[in-house]
Amino acid sequence: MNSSTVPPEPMGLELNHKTILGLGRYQALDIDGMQAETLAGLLRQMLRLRRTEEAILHEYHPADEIRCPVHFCIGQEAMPAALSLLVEAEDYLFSHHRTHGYYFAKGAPMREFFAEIYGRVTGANQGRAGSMDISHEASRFYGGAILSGSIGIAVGAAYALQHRHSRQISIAGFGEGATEEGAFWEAVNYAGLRRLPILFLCENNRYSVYSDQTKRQASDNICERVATFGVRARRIFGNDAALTHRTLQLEMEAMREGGGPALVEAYTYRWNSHVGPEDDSDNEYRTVEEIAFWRQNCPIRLLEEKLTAAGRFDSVRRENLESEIAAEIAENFKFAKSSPFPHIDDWRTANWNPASPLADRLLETLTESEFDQYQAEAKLAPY
Ligand SMILES: Cc1ncc(C[n+]2csc(CCOP(=O)(O)OP(=O)(O)O)c2C)c(N)n1
Ligand SMILES: [Mg+2]
Repeated sequence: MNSSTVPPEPMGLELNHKTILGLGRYQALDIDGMQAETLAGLLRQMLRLRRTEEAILHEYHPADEIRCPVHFCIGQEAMPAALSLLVEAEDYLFSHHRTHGYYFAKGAPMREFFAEIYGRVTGANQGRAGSMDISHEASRFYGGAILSGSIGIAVGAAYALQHRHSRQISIAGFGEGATEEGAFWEAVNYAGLRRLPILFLCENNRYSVYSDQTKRQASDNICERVATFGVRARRIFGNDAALTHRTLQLEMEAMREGGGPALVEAYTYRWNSHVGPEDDSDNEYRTVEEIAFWRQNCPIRLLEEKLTAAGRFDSVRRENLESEIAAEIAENFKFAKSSPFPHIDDWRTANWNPASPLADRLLETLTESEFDQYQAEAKLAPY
């Protein structure tokens, strides 16, 4: 396959925001040939993420103990679930502000997640980052609220991996709104030029806050534009967890063998407000029909129904799964709420990264003119 072509959509339908609504109840979910372990894993990961989000949503108000802004990803569980089964511990994963799915996809601990959003010292970032900027270094997971900012960092990580001749890959997860930032196109250009091992995951949920993509961009064709940079690009119906898994598997395996960068654009939908547990639909930026379409195509329901019809899932397994997840969530809530808040004496130290003492020392001693001199004399490795 030529790296600059967009392969046909798996359903043979040209997917875009208009055609997708004509699908009605999605019928194309195909589990043939997929391992039982993969299918069970997809369902488990999606349900765990959904229940975790619902629990936070209910706890947010009126308790008001979670003080950071929270961007829920209810409705968008298929991509992180598929990713969680394919990503390796040594891969890097960089996420935008809607972090939760990606945090769990990388296998980062629920305990430190809850403690972080409650602002406690036992959190992944000692309670200082909250939901939008949560990172878990040991899991090689990094979140970031600056739209498209983490994509550039993901490209840097991919560059380092390429230099080390590693089979590991760098992954950047973001929404279609991030593709309106210049930094995104710089990242795509450099990734295509250097054939970096980076997977761009664009969860296209149509909206950037309240603004419709079709009113922000001349065309609903991110894949075509990205492909012109020499980055393989493929769009899928993102609520089909089986298809998402097959697509990511294909791309990630190719990338580990030196196949170069790729983008997967998954059409999906957030059920809640852009941010917070409130319902932001009172300004009518989304139609009732559109919301109904996506709710009837809930990624969990689509997979569960298929598995049940195939005799591979039943109500007993469902109940077991539900109670196991509920117990895990309850235990972690308890841990978070009973943890202490951080005690911060000095904001300078609090914001200083102790992981880079050499860089900090050099920065403290370096003057601007020395830096210019260094730049002028630097012998950069040839490409
Ligand atoms: C550089 C920058 N500009 C603006 C914002 C404010 N902002 C936060 S989220 C968001 C919308 C992002 O939409 P999208 O990328 O589609 O992701 P989604 O929220 O839909 O998941 C905006 C504009 C920001 N965080 N950073
Ligand atoms: Mg969006």
